[in-house]
Amino acid sequence: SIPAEQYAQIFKSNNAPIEYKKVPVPKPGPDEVLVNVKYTGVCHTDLHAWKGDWPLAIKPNLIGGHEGAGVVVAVGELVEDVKVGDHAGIKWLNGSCGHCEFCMASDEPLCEKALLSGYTVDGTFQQYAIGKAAHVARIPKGLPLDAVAPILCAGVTVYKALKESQAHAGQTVAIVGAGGGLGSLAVQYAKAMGFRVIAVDSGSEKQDMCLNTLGAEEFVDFAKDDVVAKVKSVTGGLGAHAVILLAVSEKPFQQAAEYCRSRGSVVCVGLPANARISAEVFSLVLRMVNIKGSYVGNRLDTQEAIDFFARGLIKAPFKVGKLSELTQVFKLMEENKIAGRYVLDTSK
Ligand code: 8ID
Ligand code: ZN
Repeated sequence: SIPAEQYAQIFKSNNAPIEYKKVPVPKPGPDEVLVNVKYTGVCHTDLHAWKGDWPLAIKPNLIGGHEGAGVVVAVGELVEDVKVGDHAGIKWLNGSCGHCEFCMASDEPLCEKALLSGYTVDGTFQQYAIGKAAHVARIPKGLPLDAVAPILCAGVTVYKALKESQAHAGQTVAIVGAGGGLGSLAVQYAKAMGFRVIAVDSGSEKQDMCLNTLGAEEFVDFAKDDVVAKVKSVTGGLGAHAVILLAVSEKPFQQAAEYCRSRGSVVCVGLPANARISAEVFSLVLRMVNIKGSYVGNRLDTQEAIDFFARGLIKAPFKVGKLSELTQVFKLMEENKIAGRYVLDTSK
């Protein structure tokens, strides 16, 4: 039975205190499902949303979160292919219009009417969350809901970015921000896709995780090393075939083209506040370097990313906390102290 009230983490507006309190359980509309979120990941996007880092307004009185894995407890009258009892995931793209040129081309993240979980609509920092049936991720039963939660944003996003890089098996990919939530999954997806990995981040805990747990071949410490020189030196002087930028800081965006190999790609994914990227035109042209953005993934990317996980190829470490501890997790994230991802148990 579905309770009338539940616990949520909610804030009035940017930077207002985040309150852990009881709110009504929402009711799904005709094309929506209600998911009893068991675990929710905490993405740096959630912190950007709270701080107001981006030129895109949030919903007032927002419940953040967009990596929610749980069990479907109610479905709207028009929903046919999702049933009560199914395991499902609420991801960043909560819904899209379905009929614009981007939706028609399966580029639904580019839909101008997209609904964003934990940003323009309430997300997964609550025990019961709403998703459009067309967009909730189908999670096979038997997969652990804590470990699969980060796949719903971080996993999909890095898998898509690696595809967008057009790197081939055997080539070398530099993952910048490799010790964070997206980064730790990126190292594993890159390995599973046949790439060789250079991890760029900082500190001994992240270094140890990248080299000994995740399987990167090299670690470059941005606080100690000359990143451009070191990436070049470990790639025979030519640079990495692709650079995946996941860091929450502008400097690595400004540097990446310098250690990207000729004909290679720099893929921008991280979204530091007010950041810009510039590169020397002469070098870009003569070396045919491609600089591009990559934004989450579509529904098929989502199912493929979950499939990699289901096949046992993705085992990034994560820490389990309580929903009631969200503010503390944000503080650790702000200080770049989290190696990997935090996942919150919504029952605590
Ligand atoms: O679709 C998208 N494009 C998308 C999807 C999901 C998330 C984009 N994002 C964005 C987030 O909004 C955020 O801006 O990706 C960024 C990374 O999210 P995250 O992985 O959830 O953040 P994190 O766990 O805090 O990891 C960030 C890592 O970057 C490192 C930090 O040490 C941390 O491990 N880092 C920093 I800050 N500066 C660095 C530098 N100069 C750096 N790593 C290398 N070089
Ligand atoms: Zn995210």
